[in-house]
Amino acid sequence: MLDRRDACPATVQPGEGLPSMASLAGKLGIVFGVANKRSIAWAIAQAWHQAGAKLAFTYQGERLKENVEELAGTFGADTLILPCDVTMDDEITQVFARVGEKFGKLHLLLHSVAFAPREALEGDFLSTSREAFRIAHDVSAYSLVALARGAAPIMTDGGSIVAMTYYGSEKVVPHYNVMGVAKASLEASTRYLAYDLGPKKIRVNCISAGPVNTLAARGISGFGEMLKHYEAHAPLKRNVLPDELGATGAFLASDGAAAITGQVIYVDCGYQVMGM
Ligand code: NAD
Ligand code: 0WE
Repeated sequence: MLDRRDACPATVQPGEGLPSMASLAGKLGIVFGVANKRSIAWAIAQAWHQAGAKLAFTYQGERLKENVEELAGTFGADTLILPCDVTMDDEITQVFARVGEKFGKLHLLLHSVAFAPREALEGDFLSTSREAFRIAHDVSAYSLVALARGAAPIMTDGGSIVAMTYYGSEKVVPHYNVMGVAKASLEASTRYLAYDLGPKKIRVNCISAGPVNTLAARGISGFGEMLKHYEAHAPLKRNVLPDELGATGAFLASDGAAAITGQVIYVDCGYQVMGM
């Protein structure tokens, strides 16, 4: 007879997860885009860790080093934490060299990085400067190509690459401006990378998240109204929770998603299906 306690253990150890949760036991991953505890990257990293993955982290610059050390350090004192500005080819090369030395291989990569100069997210899209357009695309879209190329040689058992996107890539969201155009490029890059890396069993997918109150969202004027708009209009009548992005990230990383590649998965309480 199966005891109820066996079916539903009271303490969940890393790697065990919940009965419904896919296992990432034995998988090695790297996370780009943790700035603080509110970062979407941190929510997905926690889900990956809880599912049993061993993770390395990168941070953008000295300014964020301490934050990432404090968060990632909770996964063990030996957690690999490396600097990486994704616009710097030599830093990307260094990261994958160090990960190769420490892990020997890699299965998972999270891209949760975006930036456009503030002024480009304030006025109209028509005013976007050549430099703001270049920076937004370099940081937010090209970086996925560069990171995938760095990771592929050590993803020798196949792998799962997950990138974060937003609905402003396909419909006009006032003030999202050049970020919307960069996210369209990120999503198209995901499809072309899925084609190139498919033969190596490396999958590449995007999660399109509804608005979440993070550092990147804060300070964007009207963000509070945007959260209320989603609450009123999304089929589920609420906003997405960071844990729910974590759960989707864990699914896409898992063997349960083995036949899913090149896709954009909407984790937005259904907002994307609405026509009015
Ligand atoms: P966040 O500020 O916590 O994360 C953004 C990260 O990008 C930071 O860690 C920052 O250091 C990093 N970054 C920026 N420029 C970089 C560079 N040159 N090199 C390396 N790292 C750099 O905010 P977030 O909301 O968690 O954003 C993560 C991802 O989720 C982004 O791709 C964002 O577009 C996407 N997203 C956010 C929302 C939202 O509403 N917050 C919704 C959908 C998608
Ligand atoms: O991708 C994003 C935001 C990314 C972002 C945020 C900033 C703020 C600070 C990129 N670059 C910068 N540059 C800065 O100087 N989101 C999906 C969140 C977001 O941002 C918006 C949104 C939403 C949603 C901007 C305007 C309208 C809606």
